Amino acid sequence: MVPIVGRQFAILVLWIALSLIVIIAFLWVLQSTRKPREFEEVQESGYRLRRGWGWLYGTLLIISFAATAWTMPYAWAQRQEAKSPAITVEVVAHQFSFTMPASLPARRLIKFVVTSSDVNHGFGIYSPKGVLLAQVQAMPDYKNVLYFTFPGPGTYIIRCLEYCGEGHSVMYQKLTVYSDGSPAAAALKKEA
Ligand SMILES: [Cu+2]
Repeated sequence: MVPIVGRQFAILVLWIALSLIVIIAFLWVLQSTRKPREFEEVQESGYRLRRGWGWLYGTLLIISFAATAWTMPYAWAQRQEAKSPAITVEVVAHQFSFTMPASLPARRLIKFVVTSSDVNHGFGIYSPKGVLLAQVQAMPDYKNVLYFTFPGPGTYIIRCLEYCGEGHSVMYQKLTVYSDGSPAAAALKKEA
């Protein structure tokens, strides 16, 4: 398997390549529309092109849906919860902090119930190495559920992923994840 940092680099390269293609396409359009042409001249080929794109994107959409629909995590989460009940953790996002426990156990299924007390926020879980592992929206008057299992102990970071005001860039906090056998984990199990 490709290491996560290597994968992120590959995504960056892909993103730059796609951006270059878009920039070249825009420059080409800019260049090719310098001389005006009558509508009737381009009407037929334009409609043909549009039909072609329509079929292409429609087909790609159906193929990608069919190929990825089974990876939807809902059934997975239900099976996990049936095996061992998840620890429910309430998270409330505010301008500009999160109200949530300061520590949680590793290798236990956790059900984050996420909401907001003011505006829309994001709730992003970052690994100790700074890699985004999971995220969900934090919305006022609405509860979003995120199932997540911390792979191991360490200091994880919770970050807001949606611009929410002037303090957004400092809206992050540490989350201590301990191995499941520690006394704190036992106390949390009793509460759950
Ligand atoms: Cu924010």
